[in-house]
Amino acid sequence: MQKADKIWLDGKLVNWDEARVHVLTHALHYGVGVFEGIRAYKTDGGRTAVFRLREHLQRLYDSAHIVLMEIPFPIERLHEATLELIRVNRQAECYIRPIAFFGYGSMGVGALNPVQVCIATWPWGAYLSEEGLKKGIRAKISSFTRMHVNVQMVRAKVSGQYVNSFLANREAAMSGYDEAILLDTEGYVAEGSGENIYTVKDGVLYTPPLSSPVLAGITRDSVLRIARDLGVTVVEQKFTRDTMYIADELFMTGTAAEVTPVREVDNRRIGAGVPGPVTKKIQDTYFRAVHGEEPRYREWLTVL
Ligand code: PPE
Repeated sequence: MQKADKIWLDGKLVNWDEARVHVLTHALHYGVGVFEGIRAYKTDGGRTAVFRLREHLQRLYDSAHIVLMEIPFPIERLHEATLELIRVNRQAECYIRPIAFFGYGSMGVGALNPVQVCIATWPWGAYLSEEGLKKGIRAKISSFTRMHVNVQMVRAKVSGQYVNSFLANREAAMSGYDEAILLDTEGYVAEGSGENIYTVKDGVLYTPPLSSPVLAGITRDSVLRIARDLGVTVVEQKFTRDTMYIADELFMTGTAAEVTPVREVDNRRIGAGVPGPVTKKIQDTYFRAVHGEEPRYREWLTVL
């Protein structure tokens, strides 16, 4: 990865190579860390803007609350620190990764060690490839099931929960696909390893409801708002895997993945096998919004 100058660690800006933790850090062993993925984009006036920073930081604090972790800084402090870090690193566009985790102290699953907080930024291009963004990706239903709502905390973005995503993503990649789609414990479609998922049929947009074991994606929230504003009917309901096979369009969203069309699932072509009109319109509006080119969505941007 491309290094930046500084990383914000426990209240201080430290050099990239010096942002270290002890090998007996609790989170490394037991996975109790909460994190976010945020993007900053260059806007038309040349200034950099962070997309939905408040909502991402709120989700970070909500995730911490869910796992009984107290972040030792007020939310405003992390808000300022994020903006300061982007300025110091002189990055016009970057991906931002805040993480809070139980640090070093005692060992044992239930140890309540001091909480460490870090924010890093780095340039991150298209998550599922430039070509994927333009032409669509090939996905495969995973042999791994998405977590049950009482096995993991689905409203929280917790490090340890990404073992499930890692296994699904690696399995898909090793089988020659771009991304995995995970089903829930009942067999309904849940989400990708790091993305929410949508189908379009007869002009109506469908996505699993938040009662499914899916992350309450901030891109999901943005895309549903954009779709409604474009006059597209949005239905949040569970659907089966074969609903995807016969959909007109299919796409995935996430901060990293942005709006990525899916052109094939389980070796079945979706619609015409190219990104469809609803997907393209939503993708285009999303990219315009993050770059500050849509006045009605200006409120989503924190301009530096
Ligand atoms: N589901 C999962 C499981 C998920 O990890 C993400 C984000 C989403 C949905 C979409 O959420 P949102 O970004 O708020 O729209 N995945 C992050 C991590 C990716 C990574 O590889 O790291 C991201 O997109 O930043």
